[in-house]
Amino acid sequence: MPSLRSAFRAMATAAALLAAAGATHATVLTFDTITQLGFGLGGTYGDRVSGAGPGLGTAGGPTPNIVLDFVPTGSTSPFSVYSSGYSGLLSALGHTSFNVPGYVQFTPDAGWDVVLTSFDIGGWSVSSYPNSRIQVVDTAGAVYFDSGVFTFPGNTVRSYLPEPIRSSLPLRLVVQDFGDLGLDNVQFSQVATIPEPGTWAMWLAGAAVLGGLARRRGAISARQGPSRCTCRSASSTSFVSSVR
Ligand SMILES: [Ca+2]
Repeated sequence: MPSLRSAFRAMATAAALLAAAGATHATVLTFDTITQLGFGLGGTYGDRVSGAGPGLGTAGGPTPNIVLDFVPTGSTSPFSVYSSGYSGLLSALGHTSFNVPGYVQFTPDAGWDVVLTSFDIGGWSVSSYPNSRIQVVDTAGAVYFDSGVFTFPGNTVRSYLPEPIRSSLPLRLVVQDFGDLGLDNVQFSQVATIPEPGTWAMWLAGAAVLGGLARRRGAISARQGPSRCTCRSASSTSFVSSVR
């Protein structure tokens, strides 16, 4: 039977693992020094970020279990980064053509969730764009955020999202009109996937076993009582007496 101490140690380890599962990290895409992305350009920008680097901030820690893809779906040309022009954003991801649908995909490794926290969108120059739409979806088709079709006001930068979006499946930040709009300051993080209900059941079962161990030990102590050492002493004395 496991000792009470080892059982407690196992419980403490389980609690520490569960606490670690809630720890977060954060990476910010600033696109500084990046020129083009998509169709193989830009290499591994944003992939498995282990520390701050060109175009990347990691104020909240790295994201080594997230891989990014930059996909212009409405053009055969890649995304381009513009140092200015998107209403005050510096180095924002846009396109050489207007009205180009596309997305940035965030794919977490197995055992991890991606959390998309925030991003900025700016309009090109002072024009307003009546066909704008910004969405966050997963690859199974679930829609987590949808601005609906709206007119993006001229000379404006807007910050999204109203609340962080977390997913085990790859998330896509979709903009229907890259070129008209530029994307910047994309902040995302990774969090260990929440343990399945079966894991919690095992943890609770462990707690129940501990409780049983504690009760059993208490009952044994009560039966033996405080005179245990006295008994041994008495029997030892009687043995010596009989030999004599
Ligand atoms: Ca930037």
